[in-house]
Amino acid sequence: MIREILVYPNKKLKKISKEVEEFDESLHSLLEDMKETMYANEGIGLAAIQIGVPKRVLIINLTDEDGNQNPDDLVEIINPEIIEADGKTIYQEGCLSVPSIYEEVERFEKIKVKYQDRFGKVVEEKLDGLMSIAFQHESDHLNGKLFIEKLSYLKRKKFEKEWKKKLKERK
Ligand code: Y12
Ligand code: CO
Repeated sequence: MIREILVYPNKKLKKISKEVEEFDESLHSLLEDMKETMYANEGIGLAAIQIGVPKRVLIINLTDEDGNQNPDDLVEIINPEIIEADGKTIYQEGCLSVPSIYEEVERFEKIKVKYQDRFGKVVEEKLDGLMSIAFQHESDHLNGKLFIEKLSYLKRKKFEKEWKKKLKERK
């Protein structure tokens, strides 16, 4: 089922999501809804809280070099942790909860992560490039943080002004 995506400044987006303890049918059904919702909105990453579910669940499906998104490449990530981080990188990020805003954000370049799959199996791997950025962006959602909170004071002010204008135009 396609669910509604919460949009900034919805307060639920600030919630700290809870660890998943049961890897059951209801988790699998949540993952299916998240996939449908992400594809329907042309996203490459989505955290459960973006559809109002405060669980530590996220999905990432990057596009290939030709810009095609292959569902076989989708990664389901439960209870993510960053256990090592190295270097810095800057990328122009976007978010389905802050549509049509793209801003440069600094992240760790390389990370070592630990998470669980839909069956509770523990996975440990090293990530770099866009996958590393997406993992950090989506993990932040689980701690109630949006990428716009990483902007400098002045850039954040500019964003708030732009956003107010956009909200007015939409009404
Ligand atoms: C690098 C940086 C950030 C991420 C997080 C995942 N971000 C997204 O999936 C963003 C999707 C997005 C899609 C949009 O297109 C449509 O909604 C049709 C979009 O454009 C508008 O809203 C107009 C904005 C963001 C992963 C990797
Ligand atoms: Co986001």
